[in-house]
Amino acid sequence: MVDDRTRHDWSRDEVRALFDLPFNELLHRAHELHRTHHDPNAVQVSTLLSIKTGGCPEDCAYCPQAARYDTGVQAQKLMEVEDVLERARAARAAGASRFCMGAAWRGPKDRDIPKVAAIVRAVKDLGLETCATLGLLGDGHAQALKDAGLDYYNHNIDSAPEFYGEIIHTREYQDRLETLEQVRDAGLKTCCGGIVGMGETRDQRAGLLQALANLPAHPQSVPINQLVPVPGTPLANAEKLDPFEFVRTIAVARLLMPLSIVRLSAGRQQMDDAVQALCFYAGAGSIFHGEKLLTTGNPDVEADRALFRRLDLRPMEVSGTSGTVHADIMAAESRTMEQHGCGHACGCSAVA
Ligand code: SAM
Ligand code: DTB
Ligand code: SF4
Repeated sequence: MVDDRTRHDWSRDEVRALFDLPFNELLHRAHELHRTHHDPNAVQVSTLLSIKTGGCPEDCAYCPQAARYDTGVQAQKLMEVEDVLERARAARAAGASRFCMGAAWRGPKDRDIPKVAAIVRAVKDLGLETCATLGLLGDGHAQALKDAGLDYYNHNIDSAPEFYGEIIHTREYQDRLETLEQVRDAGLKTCCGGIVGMGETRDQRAGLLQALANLPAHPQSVPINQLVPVPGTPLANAEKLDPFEFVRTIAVARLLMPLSIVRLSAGRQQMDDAVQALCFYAGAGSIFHGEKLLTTGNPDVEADRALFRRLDLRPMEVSGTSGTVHADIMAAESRTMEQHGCGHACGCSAVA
């Protein structure tokens, strides 16, 4: 059984060998490891908001917000603090414990930071965990966000290093690694993952997970996105990934980064409930909740409530609070939430 929490020296062959295991064997190993470190019935619930939409100068082939693709996304400037707060309150009321704010920038300008910091501070004051994804960070940005109360910074490496150049031409893989280093150095928690279903090979999916697991520290949060194909983007007609291959990706992520929370991220609207259930079994412990991701759709709130009920899942509370922020995604069942009792320094909701 793979049970080394801190390995950062995975070879491609080792990761590939996990992908190539018989499906049931892989799921069994992943689930066994999952439940030694995490509560298998608790799911962390995050809600996304695009605080600055569209008009992005980058050329990420998957992204509906790149200005150069005609996707019908309407560009909008950075939102006002009060408008973000209104959405954050609604997300909290709908059951989210973390509020993730995304901006369609290559990276923020120095002049953007004070306003983003004010937004972060206001959301944090609601008792929500905060996450931001703003692109490449400049000097001092990570520290300013940390000082404002930011908990997580999302910055995805998106694909295997050798596939990156086929998807994005306006920045280098190394640029992403440098921002991730600034995020860690500022003491922010890292949310870092990637996208599958972009036409990559299984070996390249292994390469994505290998790169994530071999970062100097495992990201606390690992979002695994299935490509949402958007008309107008170069990947609009990418061949759909076999759903079981997506489940394998979640399982291997779980095995490589045992203490991280793996998020079943974009793509749930295109996935049936049985596949999502397999993802939870394979080690996914987080979702985006709410009818929109950034610009594309997500399952509706009622559908997620029903899914949680059918699978006896319950939302995790904000770690480090006295439990005042309760997710009411399960309100219809009026179940009580259990306290986080893990004892690890991992922020997870593991069984003690
Ligand atoms: N501009 C910033 C950046 O690129 O880091 C932050 C926002 S960007 C939209 C955040 C992430 O969304 C990307 O790294 C990518 O992983 C994900 N994403 C964007 N479009 C997607 C799509 N069509 N399907 C799945 N994931 C997508
Ligand atoms: C992540 O890994 N996935 C989220 C979040 N981090 C920012 C974004 C998904 C975006 C899907 C396309 C859209 O809605 O625009
Ligand atoms: Fe811009 Fe981010 Fe979309 Fe790339 S993923 S085009 S950087 S918003």
